[in-house]
Amino acid sequence: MKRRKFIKLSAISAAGLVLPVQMGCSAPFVKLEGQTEAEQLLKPSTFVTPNADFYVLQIGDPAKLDGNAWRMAIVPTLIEKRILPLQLKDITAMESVTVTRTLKCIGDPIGTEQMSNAEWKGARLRDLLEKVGPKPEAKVVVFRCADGYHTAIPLEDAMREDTLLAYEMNGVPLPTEHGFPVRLLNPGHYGTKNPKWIMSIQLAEEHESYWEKRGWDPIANVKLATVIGTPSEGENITGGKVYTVSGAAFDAGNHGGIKKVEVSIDYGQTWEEAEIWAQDTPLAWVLWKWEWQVPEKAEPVEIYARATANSGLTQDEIGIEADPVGATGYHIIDASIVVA
Ligand SMILES: Nc1nc2c(c(=O)[nH]1)N[C@H]1C(S)=C(S)[C@@H](COP(=O)(O)O)O[C@H]1N2
Ligand SMILES: [Mo]
Repeated sequence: MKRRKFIKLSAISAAGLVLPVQMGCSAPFVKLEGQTEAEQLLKPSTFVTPNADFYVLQIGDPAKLDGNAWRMAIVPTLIEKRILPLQLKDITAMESVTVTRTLKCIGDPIGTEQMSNAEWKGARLRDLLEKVGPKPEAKVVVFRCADGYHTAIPLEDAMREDTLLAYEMNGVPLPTEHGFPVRLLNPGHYGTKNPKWIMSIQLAEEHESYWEKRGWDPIANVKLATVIGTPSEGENITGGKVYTVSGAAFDAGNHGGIKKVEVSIDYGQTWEEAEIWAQDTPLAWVLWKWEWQVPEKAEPVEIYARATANSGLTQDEIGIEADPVGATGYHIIDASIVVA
């Protein structure tokens, strides 16, 4: 029943995605207003990830754009009505919505850090598409970005009321690394389908996107997943005391949201239900914790965590690697109980 080798191997195979800037795993915990001392010891320790700690990932360097000079073109193909390129103020003048959304990378091996949660403000993509009127032949919406990245999403996903052109993140204009001035937030889908630094939008019959050309899943639906934040890999846990195991779980709403999270410290023979201490809609992660009365016996220990979604789906121990559709399987932490 020991951890299966391939779960560790998946960390290597997912290197297909370039990781120029890693989220600071060692970033200091940020004390937020109203947060208790005990919550500061959890990981994630805050429901909303501060912008400075939000993971950053793209194919090259972040594009540095001038918000005044920036224009976003609506390419005049398969639309009924042409419109002039949009300025940032045209988008911020549209009806806005503010939502909490989690982003997760498709190349994220189980249990790594490429998942974060923020409060975003933006306009509905649908409102813009309705202005130009997609022709019946249009099947996908293509986004081309200032860094050369490009990706497409099905028109029906683009017309969802929660698909947003976001321009604010946690109350400030999008930071450069996160797509200033405008990025897409595409619910239910991995980061690949949330393009940053959008320069043009085009309706098309089909499109092969940047990562699809390199073998990654064109659909990119987020899979049910749980990550353990505490303890960390290799941590020494003091025997005879209470230790709080904590982490996050997410399904992006694809299975109805998270119903429960369970932890096992006996290789999955028995499971204890964790407490969900922070949540919003299924489009945001849930944060969970479980108080473990650690036995007073020095020995190695493996901590497993799994989630069950409202659809009834429970994560499997036997997972799949991240490449090409996003990883599944339990997150397992190897730690040691130490006795003074
Ligand atoms: N323009 C552009 N947008 C992009 C990418 C990129 O390389 N270029 N990478 C995507 C991927 S793979 C991920 S996981 C998310 C990460 O978003 P973040 O850096 O805001 O966390 O951006 C997506 N949007
Ligand atoms: Mo990603």
